[in-house]
Amino acid sequence: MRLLVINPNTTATMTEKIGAAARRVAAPGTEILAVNPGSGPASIEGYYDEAISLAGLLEVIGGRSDYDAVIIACFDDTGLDAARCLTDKPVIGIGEAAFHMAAMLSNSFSVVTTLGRSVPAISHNLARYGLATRCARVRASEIPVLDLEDPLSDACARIGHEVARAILEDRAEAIVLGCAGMTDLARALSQAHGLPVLDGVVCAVALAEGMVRLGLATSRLGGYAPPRFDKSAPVPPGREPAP
Ligand code: 5HY
Repeated sequence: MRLLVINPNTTATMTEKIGAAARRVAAPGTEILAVNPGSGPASIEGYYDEAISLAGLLEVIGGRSDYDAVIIACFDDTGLDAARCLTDKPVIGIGEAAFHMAAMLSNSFSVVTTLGRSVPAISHNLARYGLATRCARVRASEIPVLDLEDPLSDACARIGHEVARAILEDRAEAIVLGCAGMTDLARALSQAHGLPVLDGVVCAVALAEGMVRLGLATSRLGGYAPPRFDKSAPVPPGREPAP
């Protein structure tokens, strides 16, 4: 099977890091295609960045069909619903994947994300997914996304500090890392703090493989029905105008 893993920002080093993490856990025979759009924000921090990254993300998904499932590797599950309209292949957001797994491994978990401006979108997603009551708190480490690409930054130590506070103050039984750029920190943080620390990238790979193996596809009824292109608009390549 082939999994299309899309980093919706345009930072190639982060795309490579995400691809490497996905390949580390992918089953034999699973091919990981890690890509990012050619245009858009270098990092996604909050509503505005999320909005301006959408066109590039949907273009990547709509412009090809050589995949068995799609993983959106941005923690606020950028464009997840719109993407599910463009393909019947399973589309998984790393936020949603990590939340559901954390809820199966703990009574209560906390999220540690980047900047404060990223917190509301994550909280809204938790509510939308019906998991707000299982999340004690969404914490901001106040580390900009691109600092996670700097090996000299003290990001890991500062995130570790926030994890320790979540255990103490939130009584968190598990931690969800709130950025794809933190994918390489999960194992060390889990060992250092003695609790499950979930990285959405690898959680999404495991879920995507399971769905493909079960032959599952996104429903084409209702909200995820294929888009009805207005008759005057050019129909994208490989797409038939909806009836
Ligand atoms: C992410 N931004 O996973 C989110 C994290 C955030 O560029 N990749 C990004 O801060 O919302």
